[in-house]
Amino acid sequence: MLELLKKIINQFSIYGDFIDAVPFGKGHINGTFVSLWNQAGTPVRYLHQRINDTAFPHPDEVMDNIYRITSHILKKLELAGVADKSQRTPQVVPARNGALWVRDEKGGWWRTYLFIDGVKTCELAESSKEARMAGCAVGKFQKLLADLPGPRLYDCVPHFHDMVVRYQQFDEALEQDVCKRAAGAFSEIAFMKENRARGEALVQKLKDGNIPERICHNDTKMNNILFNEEMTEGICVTDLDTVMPGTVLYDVGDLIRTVTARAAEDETDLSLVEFDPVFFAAVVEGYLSETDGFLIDEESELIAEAGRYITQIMALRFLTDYLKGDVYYKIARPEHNLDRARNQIALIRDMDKQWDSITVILRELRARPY
Ligand code: GN1
Ligand code: MG
Repeated sequence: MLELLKKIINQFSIYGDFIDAVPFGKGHINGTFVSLWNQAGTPVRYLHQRINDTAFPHPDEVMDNIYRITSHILKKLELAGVADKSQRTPQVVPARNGALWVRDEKGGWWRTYLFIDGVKTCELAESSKEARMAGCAVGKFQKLLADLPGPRLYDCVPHFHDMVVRYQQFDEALEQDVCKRAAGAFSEIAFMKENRARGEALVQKLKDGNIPERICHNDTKMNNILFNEEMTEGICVTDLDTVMPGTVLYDVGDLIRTVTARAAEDETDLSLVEFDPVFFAAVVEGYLSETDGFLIDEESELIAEAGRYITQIMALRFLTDYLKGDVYYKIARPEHNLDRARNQIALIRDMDKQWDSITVILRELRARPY
């Protein structure tokens, strides 16, 4: 593996002496490695990823999107005189031939980024201060991209957060039941069916055009945010494959899903899976403090609903993948996807239980000046 990796890495515009490369990170989709180089006596690291071309059928379009948005962010940070701008966005390192990717012998697609040092990721928010920082980081990211010039970004995964389409995929997986797993997931399947109308209603509002299309990240879970080591600030948002046109509600929804949860997404002790209203208030307050200038009422009034929506779509996707035989998400154990679906369902149930107070908190936060 190392030999293959070295061969690929050597095709990127990196100078110095290669020392080593090791696997990195916890993503469910791409394979990630970090390499270490000796650049004239200075140790320097780079991040390399094999793009999952099942999840992203057009990696060239993904890279085109990423290059455009990161260049735009860099330019804005430079204009604003931000001294540490190279830490505040991923930056693509092109191949020696100028392309944004390298193809391997098997047709796989690889990319390289500068390795961002002095940052850390968190699986869960530990305090409302951290929750607020996460909200600010995503709000800032959206604000930086609100004026991206040029043509519309590629829809690199069409219908990514479209509940109607996700239910169609679920129906198909259930009907085929290729692994004969449906019987063992009876109550989860029942839950998804019972809640279909609710999930589809929100996406219909979006399709009706009441909500503006904006550039959003679409995968703003807590561990895709990079914080400084002192944990006083969210430095940037990473994992940019899914940045494409959509609604800001998807991003704030995924933030709520992952920041308010007091347990990991695959925790099997469901008594630990709880929605934290204090973290909810903090993450939304942080988010609104950055986005208040451009967000419209039709968007902000759906923020809480978006949290429930994205949690539902994750439960549905995990369950669908379980029924299909774990063809999409990386798993570490046979029932991993079922565990994830159960966990997300538990979180939705807790949100439902606390819905009245969630509504009050959101109303109060929207009425505040920022
Ligand atoms: C995947 O790539 P990663 O692990 O950040 C998935 C997201 C899900 C997430 C659930 C392209 O994100 O949609 O929210 O897992 N990304 C893709 O943890 O499907
Ligand atoms: Mg991702």
